[in-house]
Amino acid sequence: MSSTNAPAPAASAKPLPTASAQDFPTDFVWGVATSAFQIEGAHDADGKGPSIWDTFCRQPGTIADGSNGDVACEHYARWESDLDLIRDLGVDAYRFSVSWPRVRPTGDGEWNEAGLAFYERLVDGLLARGMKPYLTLNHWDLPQALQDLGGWGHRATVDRFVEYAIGIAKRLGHKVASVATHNEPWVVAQLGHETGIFAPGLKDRRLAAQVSHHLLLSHGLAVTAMRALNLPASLGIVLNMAPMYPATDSDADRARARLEDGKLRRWYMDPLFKGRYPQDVLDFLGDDAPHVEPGDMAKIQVPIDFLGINYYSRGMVSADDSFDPKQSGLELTDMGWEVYPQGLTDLLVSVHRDYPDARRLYVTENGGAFPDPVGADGRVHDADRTRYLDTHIAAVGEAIRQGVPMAGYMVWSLMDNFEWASGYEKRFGIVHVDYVTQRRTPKDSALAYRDFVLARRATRQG
Ligand code: IFM
Repeated sequence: MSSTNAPAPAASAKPLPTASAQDFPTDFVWGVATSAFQIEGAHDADGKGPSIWDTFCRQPGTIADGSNGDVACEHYARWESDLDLIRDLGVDAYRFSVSWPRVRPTGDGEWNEAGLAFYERLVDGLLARGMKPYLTLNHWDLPQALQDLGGWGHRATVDRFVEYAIGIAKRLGHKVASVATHNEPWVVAQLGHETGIFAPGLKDRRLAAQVSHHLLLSHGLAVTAMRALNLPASLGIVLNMAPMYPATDSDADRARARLEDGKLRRWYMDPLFKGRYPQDVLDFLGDDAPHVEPGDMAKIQVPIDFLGINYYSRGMVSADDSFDPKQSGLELTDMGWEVYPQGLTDLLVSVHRDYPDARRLYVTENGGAFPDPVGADGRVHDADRTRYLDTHIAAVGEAIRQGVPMAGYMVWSLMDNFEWASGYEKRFGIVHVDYVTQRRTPKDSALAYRDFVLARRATRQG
């Protein structure tokens, strides 16, 4: 373990009490997750090009605390001690993303060997520590140079992404356990191009729909191209989902909940597993529906090895938008999201019911932002986050009992980091980061998760 930023001594913590009673398959993968832009910093080091998030953060008013990803958690420099930290959590896997502009600065043309070498060191470092690397290609940080040419709204970006996928797969695909094409394409399309609260900050519903189609198409083409390389890595995609419940039993609320489910989940899942867009959402989009070229849908519907699901909270839907989470009586996280573990079971069960071809499911992100400070004893007693993880892992166990083919669970996030438009104000980490000293301090939730994972491993070996 490194000297200056070593995690606090591994104090004992109660393992997650509810979850530990659950029955997980012996090969179930326990992990922690991060993404490049949120932790790496080193925004212009060693030949890295700017991403759309570097640009977006520099526009006044886009980020709550006026911050950016220039320094973040300095993971680009501290990757070795961070890997020690992950190893000491006892997890099987680390889910991370590659920064596209770090490895191919303009998204086209020359590759950046220094960037590629960084990820190769990271992957080798994980393997040397006995952990499986779970790589994501696109966790939102598109090279700015591609945005200047039209970004995800421009069909040529699909070809650039396929080149990027092939380049990374050739370099790392024989070492990593899995490659996910995109993380949460809904966020890129919706928040980046319709509401404009995320990079690139555009507000155009028609463009957003086209972006979603290009993301899906690039996924399918990248999987096909990577599959042709005959690599051992499993290939898939990661989607954000929330079960949508009608706020009342009224027809109007039920219809609206169905539509919201269509916009968030079926819009992505139907093309991936059924080769078509859902008709109700196409009707809703009307003239803003994407332009789809002949053959596109078949290219999207290629078999994948796994589906990653990111879950944080439920959706409660009323036709008049009157539902207020603050009045639900449920605990809220620092993001204002309801804590609702039952929603995770409901979601996983319904995905398995509606898409039986999704045969290997992971919860690739789950966690909560809570404002727990470092206490006088130098520790972070985040009972709220510990309880959140416990109850949500138990919810995954319940889904398994109901027959859902779950393969793994990853906590979001390994450490506090740049939470996009919220800047550094929201802390999702199970490891606390002091942004002045960059000291990492495992919170009580990290210790509980570690003890839980180690207990599972002992059962596995016993
Ligand atoms: O921090 C994000 C992550 O990048 C993608 N999924 C949701 C997380 C919490 O908002």
